[in-house]
Amino acid sequence: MRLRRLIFSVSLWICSCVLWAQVIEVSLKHRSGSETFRTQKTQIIDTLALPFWDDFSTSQLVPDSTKWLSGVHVNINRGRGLNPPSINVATFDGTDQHGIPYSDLDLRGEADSLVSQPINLSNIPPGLRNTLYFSFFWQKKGNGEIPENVDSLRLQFKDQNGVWSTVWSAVGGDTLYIENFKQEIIQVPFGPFQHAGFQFRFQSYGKLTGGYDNWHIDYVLLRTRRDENDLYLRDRTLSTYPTSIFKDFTAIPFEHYCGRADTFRDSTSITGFSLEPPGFPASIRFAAQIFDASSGILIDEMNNTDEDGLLFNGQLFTTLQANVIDTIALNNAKTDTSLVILTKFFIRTKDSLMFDFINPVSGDSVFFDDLDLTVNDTATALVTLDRHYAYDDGSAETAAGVNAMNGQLAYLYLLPVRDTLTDIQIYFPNVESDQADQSLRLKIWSRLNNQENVTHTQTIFINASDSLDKFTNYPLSKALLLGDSLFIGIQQTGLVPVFIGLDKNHNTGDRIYFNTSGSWQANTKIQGSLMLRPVFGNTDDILTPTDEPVSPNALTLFPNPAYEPRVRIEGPLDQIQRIRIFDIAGREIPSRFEKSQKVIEFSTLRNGIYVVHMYSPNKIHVKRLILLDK
Ligand SMILES: [Ca+2]
Ligand SMILES: [Ca+2]
Ligand SMILES: [Ca+2]
Repeated sequence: MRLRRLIFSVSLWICSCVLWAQVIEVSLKHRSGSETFRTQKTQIIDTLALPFWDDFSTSQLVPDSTKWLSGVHVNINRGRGLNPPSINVATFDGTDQHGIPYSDLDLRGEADSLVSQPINLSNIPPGLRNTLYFSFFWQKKGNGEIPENVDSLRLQFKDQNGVWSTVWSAVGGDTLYIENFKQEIIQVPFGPFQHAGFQFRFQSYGKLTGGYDNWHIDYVLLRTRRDENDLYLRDRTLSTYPTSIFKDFTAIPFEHYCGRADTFRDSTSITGFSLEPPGFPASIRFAAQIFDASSGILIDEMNNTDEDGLLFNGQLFTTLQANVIDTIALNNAKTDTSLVILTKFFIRTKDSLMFDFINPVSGDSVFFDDLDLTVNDTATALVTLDRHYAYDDGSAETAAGVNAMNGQLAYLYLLPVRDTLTDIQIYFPNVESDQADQSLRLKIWSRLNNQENVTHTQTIFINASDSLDKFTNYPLSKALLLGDSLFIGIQQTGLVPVFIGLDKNHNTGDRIYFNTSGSWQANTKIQGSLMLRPVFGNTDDILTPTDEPVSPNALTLFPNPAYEPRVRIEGPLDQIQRIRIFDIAGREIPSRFEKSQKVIEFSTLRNGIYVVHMYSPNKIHVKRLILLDK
């Protein structure tokens, strides 16, 4: 059956490339990996009591099993919804909790579901029985694939006889609520549904062969003392995650960043939302901070005032823009060769535990300990200083490829320094056509023009993707010394497109180029960042004109980082005839090599990155040396 589908798909691509050979975007097949089970909370559940509330802001990958039945199939994620009422949404598609499509046949039918734990509705006081309402926010498509008019999302309530009744549904086929969430509120009437084992479930119907026909659910609330107009809550939230503190990058090679914090730094921002009624303003304070993620040490506090100032208005989104990060603080945070920085925003609101007004006259209230409306007031993101560049946020929402014979895809990175490219990392997701074991050409260009002037090419194979968002590292058969600009990419062999993960949350589509007919064109169609990353500067780089293997007896410099321009070489020095030192701009620095003492001295007082070339008869051993202030 897979063969038949592939042939069908290929013929589709043949047709389409005649019409419009270009870069194309497809849905993912694989949504959540086996690791979902490790992160799933396990708890023995009694019947839940009212109120029921979940905005998914504290869940990862799978729903909280204290509230939802385990084995439910939706995926909790941070990137697939657009403008949710709070961070994270539950996404419905055509794959189960293992990421396996429900069917290999091209069928439509019952796809993902999200089923609540039983909730005890048998003891609602008579005076409140008509005030029990269920509300939620929903969206179709978002950063995913749009449902067709035969697809639907249904909300069902379970009655006392165990029968599920559909109480609400939405169908695909139009563009309503594909970018914004819509809130619904539905009465849970006394009688069939107010029993001790009440449950509700969302069920999607759509294509069963992959990550198609996306619906997103957020902010589910079931409680009494409501009516059909009770759409608001005293809750202020964060709706997105912080943008990168390094402009377009979520990762920069440590040594490209050193001394260039000004080149890369940017102010970070986040979007907040208020669930208060329209026009209802609330003054909030917020803090934006960055931390060394491994030590937890605060690097810089961009914002943290005690003064109220910024207004959140009910039912509106507000951007919180942090002050620019302090360069000195960033520089002081440098360790030796890598650093992971955590960006954290939190809003200081008057949010509290959820509560019920028991007596509107006296103002008496009862607070619910388990329902803390401040859980959605904090959001964090990581950026990495190590050996690679990344534009993507590490999670693919869709995938991109080229629909033409031998089509090529290239991705631009601008380099602030000359450096040695050693590896390429690519995330090949599972898509409807099985990509595993397919061969393709990995290509590197320093310039894209219409002559074939490839800097490097090698054949690679796609590994079967066994978990979500997992990159494969492809070492280059030869390290390449490159300057100013770099295009990395792929060329498929034949007609079948090769798809690379596409992060839809951060758009660097203007750096994607494609070649379907012998000439390069800039992408204008697809928005997102390819999950295609260059890796630089292995500590054992060897620049040779041939493909000689890296020497097992590698030479090292000690100490490195150094605090004075004098270091020792450790390792087999016999073959070393000469040593030269360059600064990062490529200028040679006067130096002296005392071979008998294994010591290099050089004349500079400037701290930064230096490149040490050690010449043996048929090789140049290249080492990076970091010089820091004492
Ligand atoms: Ca949420
Ligand atoms: Ca809140
Ligand atoms: Ca993403």
